[in-house]
Amino acid sequence: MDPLQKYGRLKVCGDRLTGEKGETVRLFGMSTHGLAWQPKYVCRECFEALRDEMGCECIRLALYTHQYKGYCTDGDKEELYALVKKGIDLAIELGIYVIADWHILMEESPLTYADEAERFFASLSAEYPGCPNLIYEICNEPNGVATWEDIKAYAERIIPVIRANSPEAVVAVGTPEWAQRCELALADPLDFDNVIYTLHFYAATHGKFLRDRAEKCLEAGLPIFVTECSITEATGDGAPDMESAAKWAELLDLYQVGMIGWSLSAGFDQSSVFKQGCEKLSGWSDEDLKPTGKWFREIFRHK
Ligand code: IDC
Repeated sequence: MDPLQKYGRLKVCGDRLTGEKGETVRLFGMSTHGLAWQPKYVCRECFEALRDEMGCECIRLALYTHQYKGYCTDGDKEELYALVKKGIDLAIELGIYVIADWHILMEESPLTYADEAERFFASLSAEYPGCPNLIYEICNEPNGVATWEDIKAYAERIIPVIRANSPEAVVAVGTPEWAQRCELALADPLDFDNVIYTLHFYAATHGKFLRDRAEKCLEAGLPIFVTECSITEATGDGAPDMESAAKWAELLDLYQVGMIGWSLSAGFDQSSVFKQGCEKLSGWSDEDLKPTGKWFREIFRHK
């Protein structure tokens, strides 16, 4: 039975993501690196192996908006859009969930490219109306100047655009300071159904302070989905902190929160899950994986 057959259409109920029978669903899976950087992982062989070998039930497609061949800057829009569609089509074919991640970062505020975002999400939701596999992550990591009020204004503009085609779609929303200020969403939540707030952590940088904040919000009933994380530093590199990582895993277990790992790449940095030079798109052995990759695989396989 594939993940979609198992859970069906997802819904946010109180503080949980739930399946068709009302059961709690924790989605585990991997995020691509920037789609323009690493397009090769968006293929059937890899997605199938992620599902069957790594235990991924969800793949996140990270579409950078601003940096290096960004969708809103110097990227090839058509090519990038086609890559997002390829990823979604593969997820549908393989019965896994897929997150369309509007990967804002350097531009700080989601308002910078709000017009582009509106066009992108209008188009995507029109192509996949009512698609139960597809989760919309409308702003990866607001930071810098972006306030929660800015993010709310953006979300209030984008969510209706998506909902016009997919009234029941789950929408994931980031908070200020690189998706770490979940308490602002708790104090002033969005007035829409099926919204889940994202929390991102990098275990070697984000320790107890962020876990305590997350726990407070979870305890108070805020629905949270970790749509990006690693056990390295927030730079994406540096030695993994296994002790902090174990505490994060424990916390997410306790509150039944899903987790998506960063990232599908064979780069030099420690958050790339494959060893540098690994060319494989499936059949990864222990020798092909960095500690980060092994950590995620262990969790996803034994969940
Ligand atoms: C990093 C990539 C790195 C790339 C950089 C560009 O790992 O190869 O050069 O982006 O800015 C995030 C971001 C994510 C980052 C990641 C690691 O969402 O885009 O990826 N990170 O720094 N937030 C916290 C850490």
